[in-house]
Amino acid sequence: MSAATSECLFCKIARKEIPAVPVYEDDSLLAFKDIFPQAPVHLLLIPKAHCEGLADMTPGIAETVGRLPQVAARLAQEHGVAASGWRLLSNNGPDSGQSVFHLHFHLLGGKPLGGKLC
Ligand code: DGP
Repeated sequence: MSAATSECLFCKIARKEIPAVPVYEDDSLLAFKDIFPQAPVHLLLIPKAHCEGLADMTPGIAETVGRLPQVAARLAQEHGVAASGWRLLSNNGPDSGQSVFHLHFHLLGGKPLGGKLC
């Protein structure tokens, strides 16, 4: 395991070394509740394999991320925000406000989201 992977917060969540509230899991993708929710529904969707951001995806991670919007849509349905609307976003790099450097997507909904959230 590389140093980046062994120390990465979301890798540790994916390996179940740090607790989280999972809402979806398959072989390569995990979704769990954000610990600091910015909306009534605030989930994080991650590829289990480590990469820092969208610019660093391997072909395998890109394949996983290709399935991610469908999983997000299913989670939006399951969490009751499919009709009212929801947002899927990924912060990449310092100016975006990215604070955890393992690629992740925020799924937000349950209130009018307005401008920037997360
Ligand atoms: P970003 O700022 O885009 O890198 O988003 C990182 C998100 O990760 C932020 O909304 C808070 C969330 N987060 C940070 N630490 C933890 C944690 O230990 N558990 C969970 N579930 N979420 C976390």
